[in-house]
Amino acid sequence: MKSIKIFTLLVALAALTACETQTNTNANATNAANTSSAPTAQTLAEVPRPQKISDEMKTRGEQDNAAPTITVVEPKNGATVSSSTVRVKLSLSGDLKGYKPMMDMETKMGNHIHVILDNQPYEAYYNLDREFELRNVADGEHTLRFFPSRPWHESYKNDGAFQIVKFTVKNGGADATKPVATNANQTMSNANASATPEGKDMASSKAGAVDTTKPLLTYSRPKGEYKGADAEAIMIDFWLSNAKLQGDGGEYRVRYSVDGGEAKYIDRWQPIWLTGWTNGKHYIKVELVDKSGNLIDSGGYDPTTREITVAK
Ligand SMILES: [Cu+2]
Repeated sequence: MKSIKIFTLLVALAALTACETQTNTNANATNAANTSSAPTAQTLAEVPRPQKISDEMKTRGEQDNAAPTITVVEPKNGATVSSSTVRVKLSLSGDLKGYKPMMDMETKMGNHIHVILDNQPYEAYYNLDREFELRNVADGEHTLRFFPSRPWHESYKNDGAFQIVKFTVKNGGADATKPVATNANQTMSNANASATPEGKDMASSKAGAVDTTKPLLTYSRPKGEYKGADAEAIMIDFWLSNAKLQGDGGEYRVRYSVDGGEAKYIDRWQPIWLTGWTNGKHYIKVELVDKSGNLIDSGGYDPTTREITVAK
């Protein structure tokens, strides 16, 4: 009888201990989730260009073999702007093969120009018949980078596609306390050219000490939020100036990592697609390095790390 009682007590104690352990584990997991946005483990794999995009390329005809070149009409390189609203005007020429930036109002997609202030995430500029404006740009020196892009955000990589200008905002009166604007503030273009420019409120930032004659990696994608089917294969894409990668006969490499994980290399200048993403926030770091893996100093713009959100 006594041994049964002791046995019962032992079982109860064991259950209690197990229960406590369980509770502790849960508590730790909850704490980890609360104090760190580190996503759960994921295994990413490089995959070929998604079929959906290959199909879209076929319907676009010759456009993807185009060689669009951008001319920056405003702001002029070296200009001083005495307003926190910086107006951008571009013209597009070159061998266009039907390439024209324009948003399809049904799908809200279309060819567009990536516009990058300093090293902020790019903004999309759809209708070149209207000006584009960057609002609330802080006083100081800035750079703007531009290159044409496809509806799925893959950049054109021909000579002359990329342009960079330096300019200075003086007494612009930007409100430094103003928070970063959301996408809701972005004025979308429509098919009709009008006096209303496309535009976006900008976060406060400064130019890097960029030497435009030196190797420069410009981060482009991924960016923002990836939902549903768009989150299956996520593209890494960038623009390279004054640098050739090893696989293209040059001396540089592009190194990237996701969520602080293992460093991987891209040795040819083309986009890659990765699958295996888990839901949540992820951090993508992309940088230009030499043969020995040393970071190329691109005036403070490399490495670039961007946060994205995946919601499958
Ligand atoms: Cu884009």
